[in-house]
Amino acid sequence: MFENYLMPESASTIAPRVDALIWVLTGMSAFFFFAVVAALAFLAIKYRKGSDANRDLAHPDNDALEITWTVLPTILAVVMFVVSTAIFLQYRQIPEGASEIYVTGKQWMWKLQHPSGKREINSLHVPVGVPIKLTMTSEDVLHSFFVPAFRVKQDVLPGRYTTLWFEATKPGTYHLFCTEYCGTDHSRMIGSVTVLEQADYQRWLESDDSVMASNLTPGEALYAKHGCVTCHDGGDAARGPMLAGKYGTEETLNSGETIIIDDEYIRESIYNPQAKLVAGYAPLMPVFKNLINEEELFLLIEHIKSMEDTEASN
Ligand code: HEC
Ligand SMILES: [Cu+2]
Repeated sequence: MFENYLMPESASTIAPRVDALIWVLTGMSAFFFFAVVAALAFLAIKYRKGSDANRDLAHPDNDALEITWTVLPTILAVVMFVVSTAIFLQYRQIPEGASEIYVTGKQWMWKLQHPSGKREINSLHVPVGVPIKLTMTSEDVLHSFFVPAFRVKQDVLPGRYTTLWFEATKPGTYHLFCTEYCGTDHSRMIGSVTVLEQADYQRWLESDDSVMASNLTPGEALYAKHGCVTCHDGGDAARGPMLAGKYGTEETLNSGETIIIDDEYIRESIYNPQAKLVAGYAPLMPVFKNLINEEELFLLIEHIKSMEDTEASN
């Protein structure tokens, strides 16, 4: 089709809406551009030096004309704003229950991790027709995650999490680019997103996995290795709060404030535990800043999320 020559392939739920918006904006801009240029050319020729056009005509006020050229563009601008905002909100609002994938940008590669712990580099496999949420961070400088076929792009920042979501509509393999200049090999920081039918995705997830070899998930292994379990298992000797079943709930800090336990908060609790202390607890937790890297942090967060509140249920 005509559009395929001008636009990248379109393979996500939001792509057709983004394209429609671009076409309407481009069409409107082209219309006004040509209208203004045509008027300019016409008047320039008509009133060129030496032409015998009548120059002493004093135009009477024309209220109808002035109101039209004020009100019409105002309405157009408001319509553009409303339509773009609706699309932007859809783009930013991550659907409930989206399947979560963690992304780490690093000079010069993308590292991706599935909820099962399966990991990939510069290649992402996702099922078709399922909303996918990406939680992203960088180990060094600014990067930006861009999949043209999905019409989604988001900067990836060191020191915090940014998110992005999409739902692929067509199986296939699509480009993945870094679109924030990040150093010498920025142009090679590329990869692919492979969209699979759901059954194929399941098969892919279960295929060969060295990571799944042990009974422990990688997050569980780190949780044990760094001794988190000794302070956070809720036993009598535990010196920290019980973490099982706490994800997404509200926590009271010793400053009296409350905070929702989310990815960003857990990250801070591990890298800089003293920044926000849980009410009733001493600042005993060691700083893990230099011991746990961003990728391992994702594994720990995934593990904390997956821990069921077994105490409460019996
Ligand atoms: C020496 C004991 C100790 C160890 C080891 C420890 N923590 Fe903590 N942790 C604490 C204490 C005490 C608090 C509460 C005070 C605070 O907020 O720093 C806490 C708070 C937290 C919180 C915030 C909990 C909440 O309810 O708001 C998280 C998340 C956390 N720790 C994760 C971890 C992880 C992950 C590890 C392992 C990498 C770990 N901790 C290792 C003692 C420990
Ligand atoms: Cu980059």
